[in-house]
Amino acid sequence: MVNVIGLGYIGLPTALMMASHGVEVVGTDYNPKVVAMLNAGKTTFKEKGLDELFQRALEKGIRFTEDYQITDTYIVSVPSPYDKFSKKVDACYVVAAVKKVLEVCPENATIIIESTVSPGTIDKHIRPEIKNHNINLVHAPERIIPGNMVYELLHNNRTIGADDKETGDRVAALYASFCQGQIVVTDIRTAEMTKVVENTFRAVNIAFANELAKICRHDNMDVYEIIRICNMHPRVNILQPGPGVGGHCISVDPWFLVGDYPSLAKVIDESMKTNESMPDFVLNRIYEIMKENGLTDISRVGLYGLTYKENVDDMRESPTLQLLESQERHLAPGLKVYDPFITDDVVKNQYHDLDAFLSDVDFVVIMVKHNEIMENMDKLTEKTVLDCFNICDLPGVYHI
Ligand code: SAJ
Repeated sequence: MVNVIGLGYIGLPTALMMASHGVEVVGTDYNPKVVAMLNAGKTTFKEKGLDELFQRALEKGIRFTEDYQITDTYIVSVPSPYDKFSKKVDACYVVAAVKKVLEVCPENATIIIESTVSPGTIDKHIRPEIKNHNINLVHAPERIIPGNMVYELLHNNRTIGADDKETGDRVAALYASFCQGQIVVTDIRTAEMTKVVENTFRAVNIAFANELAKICRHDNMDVYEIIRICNMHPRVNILQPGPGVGGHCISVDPWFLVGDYPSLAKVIDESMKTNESMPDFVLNRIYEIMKENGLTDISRVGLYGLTYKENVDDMRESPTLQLLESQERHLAPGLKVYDPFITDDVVKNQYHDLDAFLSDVDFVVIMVKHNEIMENMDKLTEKTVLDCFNICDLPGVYHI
């Protein structure tokens, strides 16, 4: 039996996927609300294909509890945030989960850490905890992208880091119960590093696109046309600029390398700063465009989208939240906000209906390219529009 510890964005789909492929799985979470909701037959967040996967896992007998189970295999998928000052990984949740596992697990159990950690974290923080136990440690960093998690769980290649080949192969066989991609077995430190490097690669490449957007804005060039043409070169593949980088991965993991190697990780450091500067850049664009159009009332400006990217309900580190924070700091409150995926009231001046939102604003800033706005572009014809993604082809639209 596999006991999955932490039933969040990674743990829940992983537990459901394994269970639906015939592995006996118990999911454990210390949050009683999460466990109660799952036991009531409801998933805790929205994700394409998750509800169907949940039903299949229930049919195969998956269970959810607050208790750690006595078994031979544990998967730890708890948060691994970073310390905003030191920029280093904060492994406290991972360590706490491992300690709780050690209270119940038998000798020779396998503990698989899926949470993203910086290279050396397992040696530094987890090995001291297990030194008096006979435990097989494994790092199997998750790789799935919110918005397409179920598909990617099935099809992405996986990395398994282990201390010995036998453990690595055994865990690879467990993941092969559902994973159709290649499963590479390596050592733990390499697995730690690959995961952080993958997200850093994307962060640096997004920063490059964002920097190009700033250069092009400075001299009134069309960054989208330039990227489109450059990408026709056989060895160029530039990503897209945007209003900032959110989520709990690309905006966090590269900082681990900056925190651990401050004198070496220069490109990474600058890239992260560039990405973090984008919400302020958008705010400045808002002021510029207001001035150009003789608009003086910031409360007639509306931000469309609160989540960190399209068609998910995850707001962690979202560019809109970053922009609102910055706006508060500039003592210019009043922006209106709407997101179809956020049903709770989480910020000031928030709307829960697209038409009501649009009727109260003259200037719309597209901060997230949810399908909803793509399908309702005609409702923006009378508005001033700042489109942060180049998705709106109405005349007179502004870009970042
Ligand atoms: N973004 C841009 N321009 C782009 C692409 C993305 O501005 O061209 C922005 C998005 O709008 C968003 C942020 O970057 O705010 C991150 O979104 P994302 O879709 O690039 O990635 P995440 O954070 O949802 O998921 C990433 C993935 N990592 C990589 O693609 C290398 C995923 O595979 C990881 O599993 C996940 O991080 C994780 O959990 O680590």
